Amino acid sequence: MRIVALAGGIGGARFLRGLLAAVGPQDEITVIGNTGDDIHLYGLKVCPDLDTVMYTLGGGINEEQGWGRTDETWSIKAEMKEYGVGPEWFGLGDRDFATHLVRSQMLTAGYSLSQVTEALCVRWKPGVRLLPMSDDRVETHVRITDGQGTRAVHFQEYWVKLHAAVDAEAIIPVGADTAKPAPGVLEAIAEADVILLPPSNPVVSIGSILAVPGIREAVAAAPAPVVGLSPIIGGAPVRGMADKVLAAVGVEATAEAVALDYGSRTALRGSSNEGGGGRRAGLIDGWLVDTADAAAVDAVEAAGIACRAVPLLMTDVDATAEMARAALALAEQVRK
Ligand code: FO1
Repeated sequence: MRIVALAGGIGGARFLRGLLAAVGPQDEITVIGNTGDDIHLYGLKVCPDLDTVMYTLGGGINEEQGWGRTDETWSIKAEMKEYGVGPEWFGLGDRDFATHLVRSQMLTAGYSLSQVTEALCVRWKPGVRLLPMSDDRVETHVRITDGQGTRAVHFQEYWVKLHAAVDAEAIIPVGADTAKPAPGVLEAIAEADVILLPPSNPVVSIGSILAVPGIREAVAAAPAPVVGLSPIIGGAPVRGMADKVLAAVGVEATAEAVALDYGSRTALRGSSNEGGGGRRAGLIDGWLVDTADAAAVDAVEAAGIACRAVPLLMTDVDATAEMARAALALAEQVRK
């Protein structure tokens, strides 16, 4: 079976680890990774979500943090501080730095981000084909108003430095409008047997991937069933601060509202599926909510999305594999 998953960072990576445990060796998984979180620091290109997927599946992740390398040391950061060079709020460890050095060196030599990602994966062997959503630069910015007035800050500044403590007024995927899907992305979606939307942030992770022209349309038109897993349990994000960015796009932080925002493909079938209106163009056939949100099942189904309530806490690999099996089972149920 050919499985395509659109993935952000920590939540996406942990889900993929469960998915890999749930499938067999004959199954092929292609991951389309978010690069909207990418940031350029010290002349280096840092791709947090691609790296989080790569390290998590390759056994090199710092499990407690969910990002960065295991057994990390921080000499470079300390040396940069001595030079008064920041940002201090973003932690790049020594081992992690090596990844950004190799990536940046290869990009400077003329390789594309997809080629570089493939090369980095030769070391990490993540067990999936990891594709960046685009080889073009896309950077998610967040519009905020604080003591310094109204301004747009880089997503990492909003997330890591400001801890999403200020309301997000708008999410702007800078560069997305002219970005092209990376080689292989549209083909993988068109040829998939199943498409999964892991419990990643629907706005800044999955949303940034879908903002690359052609990707949303390809998912909406794919012959394969599309099944998503709610990143919201009991009205709050499982981790992170997804509620803050959901508010910026006018979506309530509930499992039901996120499903309706992705929208039903079935309900729109027969219509053009482009006239669904921006973020509401139909994308999913099936949706998993946590058992705590079982009361949302009827409303999601009424919107034309098959919905099941199953445990969605990724407490360990076995529990996560069970979630992946439930998503694949729902995909079979909704397969046309
Ligand atoms: N998250 C933090 O909360 N603090 C950090 O200092 C930090 C550094 C960092 C460095 C490399 C990397 O790959 C990820 C890093 N993250 C850090 C995680 C990252 O900010 C976000 O969780 C993702 O971009 C959201 O998916």
